[in-house]
Amino acid sequence: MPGKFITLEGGEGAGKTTCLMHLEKLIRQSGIDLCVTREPGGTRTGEKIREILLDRGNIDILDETELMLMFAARSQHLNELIRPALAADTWVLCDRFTDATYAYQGGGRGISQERIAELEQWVQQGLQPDLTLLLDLPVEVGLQRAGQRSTPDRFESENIAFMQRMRSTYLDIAAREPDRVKIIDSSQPLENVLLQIDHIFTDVLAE
Ligand code: Z5A
Repeated sequence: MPGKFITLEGGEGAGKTTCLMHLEKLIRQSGIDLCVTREPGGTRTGEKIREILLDRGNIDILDETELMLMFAARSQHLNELIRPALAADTWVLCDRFTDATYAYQGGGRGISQERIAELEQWVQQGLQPDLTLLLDLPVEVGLQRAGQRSTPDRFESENIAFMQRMRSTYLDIAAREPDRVKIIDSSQPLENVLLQIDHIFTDVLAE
């Protein structure tokens, strides 16, 4: 079976980590070769860029710098890990990808979608995820959940208006690309959220 590229997206406290582990288990149990990775990061260079991006002390990073660092890490990731894995028929499960750039740097920071699309085209050359799971929930509920965790990073420290814009950008993408982006209601109890993922995975295997 040719390698599939699956990404997980969502806002604060959406339960991405929990859902990623569940989906990873489902895929591996099906006997499929799988590579699990994340953005920003996934390679030695990408992880160093991630440290810069998430460090709360870096208050002077310009929005454009942030955008280009995201795509710099992504370029390394695609060339070093994602493309070779897919070429070897290995599935790739990635915690966030370019939809996050549209949501955070576009919706959140206000960088134009056209500017992001230029970099997307340059770096990805048309490569897109086969499937994206968007874990969606009201911002206030997500923040309540995330609040029980450790010190917030640069993005987790953003205000509610930023998070609302980020969420609505994600929902706009899902409305435009319903075949690729499946919305999961992650305000539901965890067992229901995992059931929604089970159903989507069953459909993917049946394709
Ligand atoms: N970023 C960007 O700006 N532009 C880009 O292009 C890319 C990324 C690629 C790092 O991402 C940051 O980079 C990210 C956006 C930016 N910053 N933010 N925010 P990350 O993915 O590494 O960081 P994260 O968003 O904080 O993800 P996370 O660690 O996966 O957190 P989570 O989605 O909140 O998931 P969780 O830890 O599994 O769940 C949170 C809590 O809720 C936890 O206590 C769970 O037990 C609980 N939980 C989960 N599900 C449920 C349900 N259903 N009911 C009740 N409680 C639940």
